[in-house]
Amino acid sequence: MLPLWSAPVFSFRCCFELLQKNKKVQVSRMRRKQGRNKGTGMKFAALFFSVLLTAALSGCGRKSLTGLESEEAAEEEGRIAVAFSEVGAESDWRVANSESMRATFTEENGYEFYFEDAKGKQENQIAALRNYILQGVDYIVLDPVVETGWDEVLQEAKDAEIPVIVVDRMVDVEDETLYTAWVGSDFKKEGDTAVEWLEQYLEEQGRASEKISILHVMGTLDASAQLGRTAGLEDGVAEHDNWEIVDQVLGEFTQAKAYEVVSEVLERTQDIDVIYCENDDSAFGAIQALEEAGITYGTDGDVILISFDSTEAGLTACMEGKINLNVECNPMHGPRVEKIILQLEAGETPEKEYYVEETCFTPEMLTEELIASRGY
Ligand code: GYE
Repeated sequence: MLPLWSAPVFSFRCCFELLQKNKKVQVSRMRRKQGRNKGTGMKFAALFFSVLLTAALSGCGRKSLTGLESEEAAEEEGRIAVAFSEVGAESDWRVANSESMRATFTEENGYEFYFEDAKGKQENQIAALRNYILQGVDYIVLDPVVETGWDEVLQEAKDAEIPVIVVDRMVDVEDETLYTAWVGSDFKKEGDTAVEWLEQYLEEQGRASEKISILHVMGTLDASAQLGRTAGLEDGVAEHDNWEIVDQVLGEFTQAKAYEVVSEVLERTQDIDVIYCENDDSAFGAIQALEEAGITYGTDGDVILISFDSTEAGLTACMEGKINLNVECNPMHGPRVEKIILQLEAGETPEKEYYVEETCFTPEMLTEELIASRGY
């Protein structure tokens, strides 16, 4: 029997060996990818190493190998393994985003799709990525909850030669080669759009030189969508002497949190002309708080409401005049990510950054048909 002190040494060795073996699996996978359908020899090699890997994992006390086994099956059938780390399920936008990915990366379309909901926590995303690296998937797709803190795990993916496609929010890394491509929205531009609209709207209302008090409901701090939309507003306020941000509160992109923080503000002050909500769900939270406080809002009310995302519910509220402006942010990223993967599969180099074209909506532009045609 091994002495007790040897346990950590043993498990370290075991994991080290596992990593070495896993590397071999990946190498054999890659060779096979380069020469798909080039005979069965490589398949046997991959299978052989996968058996070794399975044994090593059992030795390390791993509970489930379902992912690995199904991935082997996928490989046998020539499917591409795509592993997605999603931020969470905090908003309607997010749900539509996850759905778009699921609907794209189906078995019928030739994919083996792995999905992890990080529940808004970066550490969960890092753990998911490490797991995907161990599994030796073909592509990792990351929607990062925040921008910073990714260098180490992305380096690990790069060392394992697994391309990482970043989607929606961005990563802020020292070395840009740590990810292959990014696709998403121009969040600063979205903020600028809102500011331009507000400027014009106040002008039309004859309020261009009036003092304007703005309550700013921010999304998740350090998320690209928060950083860009906040920068747009702050730049706009800096350019208008008569605009003032009376409070900046954290709505976390959720209705519940926004309701809580806006309610607190309204207890302190009701001298608010504009509420700038960084997504539709937080606009709904603000609406709930305003209604409870008996304050009118929207096209016929006292408070101008600005929102982002343009989800079905958000646009419906806009069409009804509850939200004055809704800036579009398109969550249907599945086909865009697939395009990048297909380019890589074809040996092409995708664009490093791809910005989605977007617009904005005011009540008079909207009809039920238009909203229904958008699909989210
Ligand atoms: O605006 C919000 C979601 O990153 C663009 O995240 C996304 C944002 C979106 O929770 O609703």
